[in-house]
Amino acid sequence: PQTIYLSEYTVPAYLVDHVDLRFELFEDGARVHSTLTIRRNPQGSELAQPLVLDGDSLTLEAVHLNGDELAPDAYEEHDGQLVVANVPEAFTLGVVTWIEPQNNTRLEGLYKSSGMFCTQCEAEGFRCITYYPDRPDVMARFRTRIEADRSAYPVLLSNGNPVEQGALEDGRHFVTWEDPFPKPCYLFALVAGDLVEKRDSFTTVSGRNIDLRMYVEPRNAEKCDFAMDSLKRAMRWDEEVFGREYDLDIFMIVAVDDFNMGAMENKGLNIFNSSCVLASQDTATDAAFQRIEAIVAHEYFHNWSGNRVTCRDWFQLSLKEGFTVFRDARFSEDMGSPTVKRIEDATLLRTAQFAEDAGPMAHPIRPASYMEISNFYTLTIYEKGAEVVRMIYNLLGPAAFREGSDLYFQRHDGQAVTTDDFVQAMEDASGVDLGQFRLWYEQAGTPVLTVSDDFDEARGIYRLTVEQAIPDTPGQTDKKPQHIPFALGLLGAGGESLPLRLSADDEAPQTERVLDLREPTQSFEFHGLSEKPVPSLLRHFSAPVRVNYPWTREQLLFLMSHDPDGFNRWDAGQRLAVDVIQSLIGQPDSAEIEPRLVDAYRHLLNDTDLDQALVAKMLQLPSEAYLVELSESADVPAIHHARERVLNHLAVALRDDLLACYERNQGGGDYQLTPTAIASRSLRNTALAWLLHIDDERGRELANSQFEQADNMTDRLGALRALVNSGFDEDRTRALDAFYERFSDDPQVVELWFSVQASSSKAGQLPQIHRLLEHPAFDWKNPNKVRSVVAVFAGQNLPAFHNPDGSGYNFLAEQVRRLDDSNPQIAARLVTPLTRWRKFAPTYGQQMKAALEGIRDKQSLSRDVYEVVHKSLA
Ligand code: BAL
Ligand code: ZN
Repeated sequence: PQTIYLSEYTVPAYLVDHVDLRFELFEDGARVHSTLTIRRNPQGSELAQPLVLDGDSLTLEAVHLNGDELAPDAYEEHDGQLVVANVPEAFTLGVVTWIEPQNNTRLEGLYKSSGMFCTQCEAEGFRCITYYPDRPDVMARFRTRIEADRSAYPVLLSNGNPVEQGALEDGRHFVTWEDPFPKPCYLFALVAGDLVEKRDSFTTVSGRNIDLRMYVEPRNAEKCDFAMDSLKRAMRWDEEVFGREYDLDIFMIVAVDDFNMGAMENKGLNIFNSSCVLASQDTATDAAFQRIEAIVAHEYFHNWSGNRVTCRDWFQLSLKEGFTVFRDARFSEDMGSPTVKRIEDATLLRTAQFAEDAGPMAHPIRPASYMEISNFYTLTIYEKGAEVVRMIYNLLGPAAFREGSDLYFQRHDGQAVTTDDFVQAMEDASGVDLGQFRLWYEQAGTPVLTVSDDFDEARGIYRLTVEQAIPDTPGQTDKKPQHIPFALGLLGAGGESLPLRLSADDEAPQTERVLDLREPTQSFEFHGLSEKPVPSLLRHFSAPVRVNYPWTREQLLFLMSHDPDGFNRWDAGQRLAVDVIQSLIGQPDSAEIEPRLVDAYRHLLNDTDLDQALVAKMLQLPSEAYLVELSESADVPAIHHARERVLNHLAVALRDDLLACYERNQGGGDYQLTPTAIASRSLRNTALAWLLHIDDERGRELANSQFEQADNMTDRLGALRALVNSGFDEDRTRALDAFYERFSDDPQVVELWFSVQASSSKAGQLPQIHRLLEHPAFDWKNPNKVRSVVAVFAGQNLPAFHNPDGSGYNFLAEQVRRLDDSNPQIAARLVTPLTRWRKFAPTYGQQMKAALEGIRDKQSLSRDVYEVVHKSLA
């Protein structure tokens, strides 16, 4: 496959002003009539250029130029392109194609899911529908007529507003939609199905009434309310915080079961993976509710950050994704607990994005090249991209950032632009120099800050020295130092926040500062101190970097109970737990476990004054995946064993405190989705999980009764998970059977049922995984099912996946080969755990590498999998 380079970007030779589409939908295929109004790009080459359109898996039936059918020798169709050599300055091009949505297993372009037609066009799916200049900088107005059988497909949807509808012969009907906003074709959408409609409305800040609609299969009619309410909250929030008002008269959300992504922001017609939009108390966990609220908001926010202002090319993907993730994160912070949201985001980043940034697929948030753009919908583009926008927000401050955002939207409305245009708007509005900061867009790799300190007692000066180093990544060495906002505070022996005087005559010192790191090494002096303080570094995770500082366990315990920054309190607890677990890896079971850890967790468990949501987070031990990420040469069974030892030790020592915590958080009363109620459920389910981890009989009783009596999915699943991960084999089997029987007709809950087993080192050994794959509810064509078994096994069940005999790796390789032909996007995602082979001890790493080679040697590998495998082996 070819590599595409950012440096080779050229403007499109032709622009499309208008697209007129007519879809004839049938059971055995679809005919797509497209009429494009095209003109030569005045900014393009002066020389006459052929017209080149992209296409994939299309049967071309006819081509018309200005209404006249072209003879076959007037155009060429090859290598995924339709080339028309002699075209005038301005013309219409008619193209008729035949496609087979019912056989489309890649789920790109137009396909069928549970009997309905739907689309996914980002990034390059539109070319699977018709020939078109499939690139985001070609923006056109679309008019779409859909024709289908009325009884099978009563609902026919596309972007924009409905302008015409009517009956046709043979029981068919049509609806025509018109989208007044020019858009790239990746934002095109079409849905046709037998769906129920849920309606609501929203009055915008300027008094316009927006018709809100959700379309779902009839069995899901009762699972829409939460998403609809989330949508309204997001619309109001975007007006208030970003000054963004909705623009069309109608906004639609559709839920589909078979979907490669989580959701898609098509103009006016968002299409969602069912699992990211449908929810009810009985079927969705608290985490699912929060995810749904965030994703509904994310897709809605794209209407401005993505649709009104879009990307010039796919190298700029983080322009819309990083910015929109930042926007949805701030929304979630405002809807719930900001500290907990920050902890969740930092956990994901530090566990998975840091791993990506240190692996063979590492890329800057604005990559310089790719083979298959689908492989670049990554944690780096999304989550690190959001962190980069957050750093700009912190450097500019809220008011100037808002001015920058306003300027960006006003300056570029209706345009396809670059990340540099975004940074420029921020710079122009604020006057803040972001010159060096731009390196965050160019350089891959996670910066490492090594911090050292000393205290000059005689002068009362505390000196902090910070060295920054950015590791080499594929194709990039000798990186330049980046501009890093480094937030910190200093604590005195009594836990008080000390004034931060950067000079002796600082009259109004703050107790928290953001230092600008710009050099390879920088020192900062804090004056007027009477004792050596304890530093609280990188508060609220002010930059996506690693921090090394030789904290003692004493200091970590101190920060855990005194740091006024909730994020760093949590972080101190994590660092302490990591240190304790790491010190036990490879040690005999007789090795002593840090006794102060028990005291610290006992204190936490009984601390009812601290924000209980934070307590719930602090009680989670660092995951095995995070411990792997922190390792030089990971030995998963040894990591697993050390972590289990600590967990068992804590659970045994704290048994009575856990029971008391459980009782205290018993709940009662109506189910509520408030931060307090969510924290309470989280605490009781953590307590339950720990008790079952040590096969406690009282815990077993509590788990069984909670499982049976729960009035919500968080508690039912919490009890199920605890039982599944216990040694109580009979209870596990009974609960799993009962759960399946109760929810077997609900695909989203069945996915939970699969993933609870696939992630369990007790219930998810390879033979059991094979049985899950043979289960009647498993479906290779449904990405959620594949993820809930195969991806969960490889990504979350580390001891089973890293079985020393290599069977886990071979299993994964086999599933990748199997899926590669039918759904290459999902197949390429599944490869991820194997790409990290260099991170593991050689006995594991070599077997992982061999599994990758086994994938590489498959005949006719997709471009998606080819890129990931070849880069991983390079
Ligand atoms: N644009 C792809 C789905 C999302 O990020 O919203
Ligand atoms: Zn997005």
